[in-house]
Amino acid sequence: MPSTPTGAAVAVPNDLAAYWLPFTANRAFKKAPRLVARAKDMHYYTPEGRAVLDGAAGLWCTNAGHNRDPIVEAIRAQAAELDYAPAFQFAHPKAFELASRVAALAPKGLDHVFFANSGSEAVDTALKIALAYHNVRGEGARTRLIGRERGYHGVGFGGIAVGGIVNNRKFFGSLLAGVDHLPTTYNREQQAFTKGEPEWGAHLADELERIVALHDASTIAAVIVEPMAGSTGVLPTPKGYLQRLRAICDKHGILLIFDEVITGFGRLGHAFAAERYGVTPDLITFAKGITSGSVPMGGVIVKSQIHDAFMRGPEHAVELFHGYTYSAHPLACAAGLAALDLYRAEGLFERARALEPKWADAVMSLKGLPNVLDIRCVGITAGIDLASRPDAVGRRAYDAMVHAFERESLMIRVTGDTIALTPPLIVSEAQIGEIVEKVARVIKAVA
Ligand code: PXG
Repeated sequence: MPSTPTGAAVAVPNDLAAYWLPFTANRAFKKAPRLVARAKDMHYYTPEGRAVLDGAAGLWCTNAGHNRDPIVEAIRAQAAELDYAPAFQFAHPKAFELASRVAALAPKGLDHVFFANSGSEAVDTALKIALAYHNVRGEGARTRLIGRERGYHGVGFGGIAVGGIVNNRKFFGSLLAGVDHLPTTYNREQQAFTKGEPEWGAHLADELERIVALHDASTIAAVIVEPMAGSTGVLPTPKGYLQRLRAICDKHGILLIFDEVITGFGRLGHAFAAERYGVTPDLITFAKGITSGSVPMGGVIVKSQIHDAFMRGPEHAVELFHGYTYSAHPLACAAGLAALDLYRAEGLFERARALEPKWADAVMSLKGLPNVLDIRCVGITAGIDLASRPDAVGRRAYDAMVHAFERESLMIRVTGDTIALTPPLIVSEAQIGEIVEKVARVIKAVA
């Protein structure tokens, strides 16, 4: 860092030092930064103006594509009209409108929406609602939360406690007490190169019975799972698994939470994966696609019977001691309404459903390339496992991401040695071909 004549350090504009990037190899990044400066539809543009095809919908969020005019206009208009309204004890009209629209998209019976600002906040909100629900009903002993190995539920303390990704947990102390985990549903021997939901693995839901037998149902508040585990590298749940989990939860009075932060808003060809699987959870968490990634927002959709359990006691008294300064922020609500309008006007959820078989065929064509150990896909997502370089777990996929961006002008997401593909739902068939061709060259380049 340069210094003034008096010796005091000054930050220069565009100095890379101050910004500590999240979930990033900071030192490597700052030696060779990957910057994007603008975006439109299916592309990012670097500061130099190079177009980069977005194979990841940002971070699984820009489902309607980038900088879509109606969303941009809605944000602009909202900023000019109402910048902020207090979230506690006051509200603004668009908060009600968006809650109603989201509830209308959710399975029957999930009629109330609590807003947060991210997936992590949505998850912690859902876990707290589950605990408090049992508490207000006089079942305060139900405090245990059950997650799943390889699950990702954001980075709050609740989310990492129920999450099952080792590196996200092991540095951060004792987390929440009283958490247990279902086994992952992934088994390469049984499932490799399956399109969609694997046939094998529904029986793994029965592990919940084992956990119930160990702790007793009277101590368990909720089970939280992703209908498709995204962050860990796209693990679709086996056929029948979620139905079985639902039945066991019902039997024991345990709430079932679907974390739909990735699977919501069209990613699996429906408004929510709950619809795809015909399974109604008690709570759904959402974020990302609600605003097509344009303004931070998350939330929880809640069954009426859970919501109603809180609506008692003196009417002037707060019913749930939880919320955020920016719950239902006006800009997020405006962006959310515009995004939902766009999804409907362009039929993007149905479009994703219709494209799924072509997408699956295209990504499966990568089978047989060097180091490709497995490919999984469901909806408009794909996970491609690459063999790790000896003694350097994560290096091959990291090299693939860098090569894709620098040499193929393609943005992909990687986790461990897995490539994840999740383009915006406006992706054309030609662009699917382009993504797959580029990924094929990348895989060969890092062989
Ligand atoms: N739940 C699920 C299922 C998620 O996928 C979160 C919660 C947390 O959301 P926030 O908004 O707090 O980040 C997520 C987020 C990736 C990747 O490439 C995945 C997420 C975020 C960033 C990258 O795997 N998922």
